[in-house]
Amino acid sequence: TVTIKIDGKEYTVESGQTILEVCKKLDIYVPTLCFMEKMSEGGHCGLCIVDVKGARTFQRACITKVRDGMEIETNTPAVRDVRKTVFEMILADHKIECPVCKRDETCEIRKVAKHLGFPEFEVEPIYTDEGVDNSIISREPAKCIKCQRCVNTCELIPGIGIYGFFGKGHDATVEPPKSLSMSETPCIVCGQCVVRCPTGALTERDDTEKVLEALYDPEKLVFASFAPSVRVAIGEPFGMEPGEVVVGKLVSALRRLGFDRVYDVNFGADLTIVEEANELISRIKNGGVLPMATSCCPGWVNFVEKFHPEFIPNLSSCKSPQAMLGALVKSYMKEIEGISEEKIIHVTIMPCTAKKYEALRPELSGDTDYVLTTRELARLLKRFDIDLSKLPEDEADKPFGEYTGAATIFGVTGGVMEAALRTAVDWLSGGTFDKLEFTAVRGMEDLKFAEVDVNGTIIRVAVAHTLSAAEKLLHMIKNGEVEIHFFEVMACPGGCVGGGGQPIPSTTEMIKRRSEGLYSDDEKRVLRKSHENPYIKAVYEKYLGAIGGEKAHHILHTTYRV
Ligand code: HC1
Ligand code: SF4
Repeated sequence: TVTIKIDGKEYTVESGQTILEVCKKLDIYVPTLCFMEKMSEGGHCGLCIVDVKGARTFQRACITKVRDGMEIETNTPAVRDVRKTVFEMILADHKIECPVCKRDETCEIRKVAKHLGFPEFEVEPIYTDEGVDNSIISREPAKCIKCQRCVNTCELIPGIGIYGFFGKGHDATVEPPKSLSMSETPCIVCGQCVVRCPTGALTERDDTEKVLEALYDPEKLVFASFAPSVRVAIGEPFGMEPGEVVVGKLVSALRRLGFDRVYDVNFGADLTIVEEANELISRIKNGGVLPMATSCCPGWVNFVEKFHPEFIPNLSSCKSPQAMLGALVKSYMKEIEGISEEKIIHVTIMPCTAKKYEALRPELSGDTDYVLTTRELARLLKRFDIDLSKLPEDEADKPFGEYTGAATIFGVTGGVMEAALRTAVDWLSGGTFDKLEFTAVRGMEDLKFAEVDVNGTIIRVAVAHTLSAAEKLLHMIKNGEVEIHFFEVMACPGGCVGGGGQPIPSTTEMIKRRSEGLYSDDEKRVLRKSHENPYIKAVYEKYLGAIGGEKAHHILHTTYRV
């Protein structure tokens, strides 16, 4: 340890840390727009300068390590003056349209502006739409402050490296090479860069206007369905705690917006499990391609198609819960309720930017009409002054609004695997092996392995979150270092709870609390195995026929592209 003084107060802290890390732990505010914990040491924005006694110039807190006896001042008038000059230079290059910017109060520039006293600035605001890219991951170059967080994020989380730093000084840009639009790059649309961008330079394509248009169209019936991990995050923009399970209020909010029916993607998750567990058992028994891989995360599916097509035969043919629910709702309405497919607009609320891409896949055409991220729904509610936290509780519509505990944990890494095991093990053992909680596949380690002995039949599984972890796993499978039957991959850290469409900020701590929220939702459910959902049973009996049968295959399964 070392003993240091910050703003006149003495602290004993671990050695080897930077001043910025120490200040963060002590809750002493030092502004920065480029540092990212464990992912980027920073060094780009220049805002974190502090006064270190004895040093000839002000030091950047992000790259200066603490030393024994160091005396640091974080907020003197001289420090603030230099920060103001640095900040003025950042602002002079930044398109300012705060009242209509999607980042709203979560913009980190606004936080720094408040800290420094924004009204004192004299900046010539720039206003340009030059270079705007309306891909699903949208870019607005005039809002980019070249902090390079997206560069680090894309290299470390999906491990792809779409972004580069080009040019010098004032003319420098951070963008995909050759000024390609995002949709022309091999981006897998996970949106992790969006949740880390400090400004509104990277956002999701906004589909709220299209949804509003549908809601006001008297010819249409507009349905909404929300994903597992939306329920533990949508409360945050309304002052609720991360991890608080918000279902009843969310249903009310969607009804207030004018949705005609409100369903739950969790029903789709239960449906996915019965089809996927059935597929796994059939692949094991009939010598099908193993290991089978989950296919519900479109970031992962994109990654396989673009970078590892040799693993396409391993992907489960099951559509994702979003697509299964979408396809089932429309065909069920047509055949059972006599409502034509053209009349229905199905909107899903997802923690995910890649789901917007999934909805556009020709193989899944018509299943989902529009996808709104958790953030977009929060913005939409705020536009109508609907305070989610104050709404009464309501219930989702039947039959597609009912779910088991297995479905709700889909939203956290390891959850799809645990849900699948609950059903597969039950079926394989003829109901004699009543295991419910598979804790070996839980937790935030990026790569987990487990095996289950079902009365002598050993099932070996693996779980990866982030595509850089998936890349390691694929390598191990190819080299014969592991022999497994089944593996789950989710592209985002922690799974969908840490998705690219979730509220900002989305810190490791918040992801952990959202995960705990999903496990507590699971524990509270009376039914915790997907195949025990009475509405799933009824839908098969009344409409789909056999699990894995012809009709189920036609509606609920898909194909992939090389
Ligand atoms: Fe997910 Fe899924 S868990 S992929 O992250 O399989 O988006 O939450 O809805 O489809 O159910 C996302 C979450 C989500 C699907 C399910
Ligand atoms: Fe989307 Fe979830 Fe996959 Fe992230 S982990 S890309 S949020 S489906």
